[in-house]
Amino acid sequence: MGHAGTLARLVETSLYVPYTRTVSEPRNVLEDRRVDGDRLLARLDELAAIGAIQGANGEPGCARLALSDEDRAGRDLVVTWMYDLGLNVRIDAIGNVLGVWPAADGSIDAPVMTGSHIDTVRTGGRFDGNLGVLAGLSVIEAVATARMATKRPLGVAFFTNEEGARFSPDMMGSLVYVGAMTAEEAYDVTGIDGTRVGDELLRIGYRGPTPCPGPAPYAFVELHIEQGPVLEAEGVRIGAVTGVQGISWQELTITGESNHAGTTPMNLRHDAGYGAARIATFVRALALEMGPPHVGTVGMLSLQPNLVNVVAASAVLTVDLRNTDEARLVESETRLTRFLSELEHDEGVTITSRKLARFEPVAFDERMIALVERTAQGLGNSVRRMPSGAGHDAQMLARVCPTAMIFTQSHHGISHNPAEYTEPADLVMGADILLRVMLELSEGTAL
Ligand code: HGY
Ligand code: MN
Ligand code: MN
Repeated sequence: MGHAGTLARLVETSLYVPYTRTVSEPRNVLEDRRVDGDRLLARLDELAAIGAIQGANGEPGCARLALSDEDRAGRDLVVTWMYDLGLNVRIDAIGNVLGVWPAADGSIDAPVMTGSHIDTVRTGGRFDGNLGVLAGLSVIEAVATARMATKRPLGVAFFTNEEGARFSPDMMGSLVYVGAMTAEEAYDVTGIDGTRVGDELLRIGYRGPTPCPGPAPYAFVELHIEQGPVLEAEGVRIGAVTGVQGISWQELTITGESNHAGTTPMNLRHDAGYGAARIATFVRALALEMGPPHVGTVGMLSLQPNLVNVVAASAVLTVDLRNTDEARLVESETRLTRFLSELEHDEGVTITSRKLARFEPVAFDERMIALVERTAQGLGNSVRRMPSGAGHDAQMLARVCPTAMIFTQSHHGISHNPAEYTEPADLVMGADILLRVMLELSEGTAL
């Protein structure tokens, strides 16, 4: 059990006394208002070494599926950094971890909060989620090192299972944090490997004592790589994110009839493999017909018995549909459902659907977007407003407090791939913008 696993046990037995830090000779200004960029980059490398994988061309990536041993090791490392910084660390019932730098008056309530996630997909990069968490740590470290006494507490969190790749839905931890799912409901979710969230959370020592839902922050701002091609293609350095598009995930099970691949005439087949292929091509054709920003993906597909000379008896596949417009997203779901019933009739198969995730599009707070925009410009960056194609914890926090996001460029727009890359200078610039946005929220009158 790692350090933090012990920490979680201490907290659970309430032997853990929250570390309240008084600031000696407090100052109310942070002269250089920059993070320690070298330390941020070093921590990104150190965290990336946990669950390290290599891409097709040797690119360094990360595989830290939620609640895996690698996730626990990553958690232990980040919690240790939080603890070393003297933050007040809380681990909640779904394993979200929040470290708070108390305000000048010692309070830790309603912090200006930042954060993201440290779980990754199986073919993850080094920056998705990790940047937001470690940049948040570097922001608080800059404040602590300067012995700055802030009017409001500053918090940095990592949320459990943002990716949803092992356990659906995605953004599970932040969904529970804002009270849109209970921890008990989350515990009963079974993953793609047959394990149960509640059991895995206990196994890694992160089923913490702090109850969910968590307290609403004063405001929430998340730094994240864009994971898309827009900023780089337009030569714009920073994205002021206006919101997150809607997400619809479902798992389809097609039941046909296994048969001999050589003797069964084509008109007598009930081929689940053919059905899966038809669905994948329908999802693509529908996305092309509907046009951007609509996207559709069949990311998981398994056939049974999966043998060269057997017509597939069954197929299990996932469909991921996304759109910034709720009505268009509903339209795509309706058209898919209609197609599935036609396919059942034509191929003589049965198709069942299980909802994995469904989130409507989210719009961020205009005041927060404007704050990100002018702060980034104030540091000499080109900025553009844009929606997020990917889901983020910020879309859940937006339900309980003023929220926005900061995007940095992704090279060639690649993500969920070890080839994911962002220039070090952009990573540090993103953290510097985050620092100033958080200080403005804490000390200023932005809201
Ligand atoms: O699926 C997503 O958009 C996110 O990476 N969880
Ligand atoms: Mn992410
Ligand atoms: Mn991701």
